[in-house]
Amino acid sequence: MIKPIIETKRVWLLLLYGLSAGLTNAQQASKATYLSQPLIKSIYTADPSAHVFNGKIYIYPSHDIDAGIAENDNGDHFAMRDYHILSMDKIDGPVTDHGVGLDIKNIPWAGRQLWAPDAAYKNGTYYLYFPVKDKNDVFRIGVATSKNPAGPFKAQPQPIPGSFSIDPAVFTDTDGSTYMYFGGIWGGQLQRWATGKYEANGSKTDLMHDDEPALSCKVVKLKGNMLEFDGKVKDVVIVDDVHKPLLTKDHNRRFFEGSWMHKYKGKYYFTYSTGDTHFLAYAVGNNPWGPFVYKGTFMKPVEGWTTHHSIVEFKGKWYIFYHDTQLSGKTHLRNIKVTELHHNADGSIQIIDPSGSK
Ligand code: FUB
Repeated sequence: MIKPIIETKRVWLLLLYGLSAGLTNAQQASKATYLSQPLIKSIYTADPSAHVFNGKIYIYPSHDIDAGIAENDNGDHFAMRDYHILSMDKIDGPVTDHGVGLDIKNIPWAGRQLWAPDAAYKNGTYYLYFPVKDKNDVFRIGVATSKNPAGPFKAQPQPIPGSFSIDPAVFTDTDGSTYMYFGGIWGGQLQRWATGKYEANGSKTDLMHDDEPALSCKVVKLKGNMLEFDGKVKDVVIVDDVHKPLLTKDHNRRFFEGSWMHKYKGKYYFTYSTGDTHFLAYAVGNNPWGPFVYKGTFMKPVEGWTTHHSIVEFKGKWYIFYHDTQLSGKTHLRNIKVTELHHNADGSIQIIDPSGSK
């Protein structure tokens, strides 16, 4: 993702609100209300990918730090250098920080910026998937392994062949097949791969063709070894209710970054962030490849620019893990949270307001 220096609509709305109410930033922050509280306060965390392993919840978040890098349109200020793995025996229970599970210095091919990871389990091994820029400043996706869900993880010597962009989300279907969803536009570089090879001087945002189909998230099957792609990377096509692909100009609905997949009552729920419009949205399909029919927003914007989530079932209830900037008030110093998520009888997802308003 990136945070544009002048992010028109939202910034102006916030400014107008602040001016009309006569409030300083600090006064506005103190008036904020929250649906949930940060899960951990000792470090900044974001992009929480939650999984249930051995009856416990393990969370694989980004570890936000202040690297002293000024905010820019490329997201350079998100300069994370390691991952801490967290666990909880129960929702609302204490959170254990298992310490550094993977450090950038132990990823031989990495350059900078360890962004949103995910994890999976197969045949006695845990796999940590992570996006990081290589030494040419191109995002690739790597994988690291461990016998323990809390790590430490050992990185493979090279990125996954054929991988690119950011935000891997790994989903194992009920038949045991595993898929990776990945990609993010703007700072996530997805638009630079539109021709199949990386265009270093490509667009900074999207493809700039407003009336054409939006760039798609990607999906690929993983081989049984969980270390390689099995076959071609395909587009995750999101269509509207008359089965037309969403367009580039449709910023309220099109995919931006931060995808996730969960299966509920035989349907495949593709969920994602709309980025510059700050929604979490969902689209439903009949198989892991799609197409997915856009159904709506299920979380209103959080405090902060980015919004990124995961959805997990634990002891018969569904939960969404997400982040905001409650602790710091700063875009790049985020904190993870959790709240319950409800599916309605018709399969729709109840909308969540992270400010707690009904
Ligand atoms: O944490 C860095 C980036 O911000 C993630 O990769 C995006 O999903 C956004 O949350």
